[in-house]
Amino acid sequence: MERTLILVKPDGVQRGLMGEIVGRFERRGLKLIGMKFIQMDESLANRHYAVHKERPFFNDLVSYITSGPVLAMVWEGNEAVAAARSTIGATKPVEAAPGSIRGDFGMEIGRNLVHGSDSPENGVKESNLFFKPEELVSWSRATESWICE
Ligand code: DAT
Ligand code: MG
Repeated sequence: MERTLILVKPDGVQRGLMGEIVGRFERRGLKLIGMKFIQMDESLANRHYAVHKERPFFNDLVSYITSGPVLAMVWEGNEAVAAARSTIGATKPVEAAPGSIRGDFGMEIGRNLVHGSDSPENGVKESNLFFKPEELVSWSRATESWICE
């Protein structure tokens, strides 16, 4: 079972798209196991985006993600990482498929609405960066057998 950290970034929050975005993961069949509404500080943003530290856009990335509150979530499922990334769409919203979150709501790479982990390993690492073990909920979903064989 994989986990993926999903963030509704500050533009998604400010534009009133939290419900829309949560609904898409929920309808897809992913299972929510953690959720919190937080203001990221610079230290958390630096750790979250550590792999991009040497990129020219790093400072903009940190300012953007700390510019307002984010909705942080952990979603679980078989191949949760790939499923979430296809629901999110390509990094550049103009190249993202219609029907994906970025393809339906985004125009620019610097305002691409959502973060999703890029590998199962990072799904676990990033979930642990944002959530303590006791903040994640283990629960059985009544509809499970209608979503997974
Ligand atoms: P993703 O968010 O699709 O996983 P990523 O991990 O490659 O994309 O990059 C993280 C974020 O950094 C991305 O959501 C937007 C920003 N970014 C990536 N490439 C960029 C670029 N060439 N110019 C400006 N911002 C960029
Ligand atoms: Mg990424």
